[in-house]
Formats: sequence, C-alpha cells, structure tokens
Amino acid sequence: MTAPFPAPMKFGQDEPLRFEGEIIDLELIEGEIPADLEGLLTQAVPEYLYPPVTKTLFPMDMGAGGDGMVRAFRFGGGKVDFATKFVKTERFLAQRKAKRGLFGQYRNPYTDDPAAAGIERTTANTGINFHNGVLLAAKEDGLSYMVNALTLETIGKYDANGAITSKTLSAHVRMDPKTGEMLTFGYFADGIGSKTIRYYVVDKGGKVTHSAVFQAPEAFMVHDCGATDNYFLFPLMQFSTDVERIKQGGPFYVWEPDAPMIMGVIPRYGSGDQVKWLRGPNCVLTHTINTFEEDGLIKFDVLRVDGNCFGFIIPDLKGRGGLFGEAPTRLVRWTIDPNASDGRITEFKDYGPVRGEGAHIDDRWAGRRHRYIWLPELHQSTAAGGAKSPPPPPPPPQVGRWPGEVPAGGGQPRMGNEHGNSPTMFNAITRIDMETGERRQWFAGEGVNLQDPVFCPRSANAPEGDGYIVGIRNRHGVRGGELVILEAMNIEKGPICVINVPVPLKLGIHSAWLPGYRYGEIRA
Ligand code: V55
Ligand code: FE
Repeated sequence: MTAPFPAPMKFGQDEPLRFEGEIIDLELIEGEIPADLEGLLTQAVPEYLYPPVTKTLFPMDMGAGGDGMVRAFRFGGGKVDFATKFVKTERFLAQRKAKRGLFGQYRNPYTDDPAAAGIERTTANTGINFHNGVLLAAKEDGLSYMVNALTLETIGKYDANGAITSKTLSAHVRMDPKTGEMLTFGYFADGIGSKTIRYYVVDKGGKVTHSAVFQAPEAFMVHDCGATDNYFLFPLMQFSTDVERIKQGGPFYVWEPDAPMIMGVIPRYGSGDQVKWLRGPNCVLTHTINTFEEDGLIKFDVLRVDGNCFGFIIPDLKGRGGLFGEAPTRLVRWTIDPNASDGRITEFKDYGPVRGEGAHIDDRWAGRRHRYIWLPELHQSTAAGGAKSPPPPPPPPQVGRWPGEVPAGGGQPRMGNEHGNSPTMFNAITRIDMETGERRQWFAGEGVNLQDPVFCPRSANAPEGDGYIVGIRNRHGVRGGELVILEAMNIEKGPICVINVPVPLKLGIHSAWLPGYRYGEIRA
C-alpha cells in the first residue's frame, strides 16, 4: 500500500485519484452534442502516482508537481468517449516498479530518494501539443513524451531522432498552420539555472530543419513563446531559481519584483548571434495569446500583469505572494520593432482590465491577425471583495524556513484564491473582439470551476470563430464533473449541451483541440 498522501494534498478537487480508464459514450444531461463537433479534446493533468518524498510542501508541489496524465474526450457523430491515462515516463515506470514514491519536491532532484539517482524525473504534466501525427506531452524541465492520440499509450521520449540536444523542451510551442512546422525551444537547456536556450524548427514530417543556441540575459523562466512569419519570440518571466537554495530544500522559483519585462527576438531561421533582448516596463507577461506581423512590426497579444501573475504559486523571497486574480491584469497588444535601435518596447494598445488567464484563439489563425479571443475569467461578483465573495479562509500558518512552505502533515497550502483549497480559478468565459473591443461573457455560476476551455472549428474551412467552445466544469464538493459545449460566437447564451462525466476531474493544466479533419495525420 502506498504511504498516505499529505493532508494538504487531499482537499476537494485536488484529492489523489490515480486511476486510468475510459468511459464509452458519456451520458447526456442537457441539449444535444452538435453533429458537426468532431475532434479530440486533450488535457495535461498532474496526478501523483505516489506522494512526493518530502517533509514540506510548496504550492508548486501541490499544483504542478504530479506525474503527467493525458485526459481525452473524443467527439464524433453526436457522441463522446472519455479516457485518461498516465504518461509512462521514466519517473512513472521507476515508481511503479519500486511501489513507492522516489521523487521529492517540484523540479528539485536534490530532494529525491537515493534510489531515484540517474532516473529522468520530468513529468510530462503541463502542455499537450499534436505534431507529426503524435501528441507531445510536455513539462518544461525535461524532454517531452510522445503519446498515441488514439490509444493514449506512451510511445517514448521525444528528441526528433536525436536532433534535439537540449535537456529540456518547453510545454508551450508554436505551430505554423501554413507550413505545418513546429517551433520549439528549451530553457535551462544545459541544466537547472543555466542561461542556455536551444531553439528548434521542426518540419511537418518531424525533421529538425533549423536550430540555434544562445544565452539569455537572466536565468528566468521562459514558459511561453511567440512566432510570426519571420521571427520567434522568447518572453522571459521574472521568476528565478537558485541551485544553492533548492539544495537546502527551498522553493524552486521566486518572483523577481524589480526585474523589467525582457523579450528575446530571433529571426525565425536566425543564428544564436542574431538574438536581441528588448526591454519593456516592469510588468509580467502571462501566456501568449497570438503574435503576428504588420509593416515589419510584431504585434504580440498577451495579458500584462502589473504585479505577480503567479502569486498563488510563486511568492517572492520575502514571502509576498497573492491570491489568484489579485494582481492588476490588462489585455494588451504590444508593438515590437525587431530592429529598434534602443532595444526598448514601449508601445501597446490597451484593451482594459481582465481577471483571467490562458486565452485561446481559433488556432487556424495562429501567426496572423486574428479577431477573436476566448478568455477564462473569474467573474467580478465572485472575485475578492465582490458581492458574492465568500469569507476568506484563515491565513495559512507561517511555518518552515521558506515562504509558502507548509509541513506535509498538515496546514493549509498557499494555493487558490478566496475560495480556499479547491481553487476557483475561472468561473466565466469571455469572448473579446479585438477589432471593436466588444466583450460577451458567460458566467458558469456559483461554486464551479471551468478548466481551460478550447475553441473547436466547425469545419476545416469555416470562418474564424465559427465553431464551439468545449470545457470541463467542476462543482465544488461534487466528486464528478461535466463537459459544457457553447457556441463560440454566442457564448453569452450559455451551454447548448451539458454532458455528465461521472468521475472526479481534478484540476488539469493546458488543453488542446485536435480537429476531426486532421485524424488522418494520426500515427500509431
Ligand atoms: C506553469 C505550470 C507548470 C510549471 C511551470 O502554467 C509553469 C504555468 C504545471 O506546471 O511547471
Ligand atoms: Fe502554461
């Protein structure tokens, strides 16, 4: 039997489940599954096979440390099937064989059991992307794993037949819908805290056709990226690591509140000596929404956070964190001049305040001017201080040597928001028209959480935005979930279909949609 999971890891939606399985033909609760909704919704989900071997826990251990699972819903013919399977990483296989936990804190090999020495510890729990016929399940601290999109069986580690020499590969990549290329990179590419970035262009058939290596100005997190016809962009996020600190059991990342925004720009097929590091104001950029070029200038749509966007999982060294959605956040379109002589970024169009993260576009518009975005948000009435805001939970005990650390035996982790341990990150979704600024929102209701909903085009050639939004809805205190389907252009009308998923659906990370018209590309 497994050692017990630490008490703080067992709240509500976070409870360890550890099951693999499938449900054929889910039950309809309301409405009808549109006959033209055909494709595969996939999501990367952290789910510890065994509890981490650590006496203390950080919020990152709780939210981002688990073994990777791939969760999938396959739509077609007015029906939907469900499946969930662990990615069979080296780490997973070693623990399954040992029948116990071998790995310690989030991205911290110095806290592992001696029996874990030499075993690749990356979890494939963050990003999911489809390229060259396979799903790539990724965690940015190691190589990605290839997963069969039909069976969810793990194929093996992904290094493009040895062409990828980086030790790490990002969870966020960029796909070029025009060429079928995947543009990807690894940071900390030569080890934890290294400034080395390795950048790769992989063609439609899986061959690495270009690569570059260079040094970043700071050893910061490079969680996401951007691509246009002629450039690739590396926005640094102001979170730093320190090998000495993690050797002592400290948190992997801390926020650097005084560092400016730093954006790397390299010609798409450029060499390492052509990379430029442009500086912007003191703000943090979250996930890339889209990037494109006009008149030689790069447009970069992203949320701008004047504060710590990850305060709920990464405090600064003084322990200053923040609740989810607390730091002032605005939707902006930056203008970036890749030839700017002063190396500065100052200009942006401001679309106003938002309380969300992880917007999706119609992916067919990646890299060119798009009109619509769909942004998961925390509805104003339920936000901190809002009319329907429940009383905040008691403050977490300040124990341990490091900000955010709690004993594995008890106490309350510093994660989530005013709703406490089963975090409502999003309970609304907003469609924003980037031409007119118009916003339309659907509020999913009290006591629910929406997980990373994605856009699904109606057909290969449908106009931009013509299709559906599909997402998972959790209800606090209910050990099960639902799929909700909305008309993408009319989300304010609410779901046209609700589907019962009679098993708990713990909080996953990123989702992706593989349209049915691309099924022919799937490789076994
Ligand atoms: C994020 C998530 C991670 C991670 C680093 O979305 C950053 C932010 C789920 O893991 O390791
Ligand atoms: Fe991410």
